[in-house]
Amino acid sequence: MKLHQGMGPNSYRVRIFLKEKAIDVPMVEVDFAKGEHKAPEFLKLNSLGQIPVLELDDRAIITESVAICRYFEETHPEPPLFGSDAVSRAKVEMWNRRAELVIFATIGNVALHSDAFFKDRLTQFPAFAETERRAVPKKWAWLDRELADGRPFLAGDDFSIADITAGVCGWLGDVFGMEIPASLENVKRWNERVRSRRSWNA
Ligand SMILES: N[C@@H](CCC(=O)N[C@@H](CS)C(=O)NCC(=O)O)C(=O)O
Repeated sequence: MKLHQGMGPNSYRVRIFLKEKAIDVPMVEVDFAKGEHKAPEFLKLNSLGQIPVLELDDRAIITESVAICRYFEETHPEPPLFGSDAVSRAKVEMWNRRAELVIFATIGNVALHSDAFFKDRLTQFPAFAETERRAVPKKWAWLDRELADGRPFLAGDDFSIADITAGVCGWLGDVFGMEIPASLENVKRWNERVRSRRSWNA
C-alpha cells in the first residue's frame, strides 16, 4: 500500500487522520513544483491529476481525501472518526459537508482565483477572489455562533473528520493571509483544541 501525497490541505487531512488512528502507511511524495501530479504515469492513478491517492497492494486506487479516510475507518475502526451510531454518523457527515462547502470552498476560491500556482488551471477572476476573501470572516463567525452551545467539537463531544476538515481550513487561511478573527472566542477555543492534538503536525 502507498499514499501518494504532498503539499496542500487534502493530503494534510489524510495525514492527520492516519496519525489519529496510529496507522503507518508508506508515503510517496508528489512534487507540484516539478509537475509530478500531471505526469502521464500519475494521471493513470488519478485522471484529475490531484493528490492524495491511495494505491492498495492489489493496485486498487482510491482518490478523494474523505474516501481514503473512509477506507481507513473501515479497516481500523478505533478510534471512530466518522461517528459511532446513527445520529453521530449523520452529524459527522453533516459537519464535514458544512466545513467543506461553507469554509473550505470559500478559502479555496481565494487561493484558486488569486495564486499564481493555479493560473494555468483555470481562468482566474481576481475580483471574485476578493469577494470570497471578504466572506471568509463571516463564515468563521457563523461557525462561532454554532459553537456557542459549548460543545467541544463540530459534531458534538467527539473529535471527528469534520474537525480535521475545518482545522485544515484554519491552516489554509493562515497560509493565504486569512487568519481566523481573534474576536471569535468559540472558534478560537475549538481551533486551539484541534491544534493541540498530536496529529496536528502530521
Ligand atoms: N476533492 C479532492 C481534491 C484534491 C485536490 O484538489 N488536491 C489538490 C492538493 S490539496 C491538488 O492536487 N491540486 C492540484 C490540481 O488540482 O491541479 C480531495 O478531497 O482529495
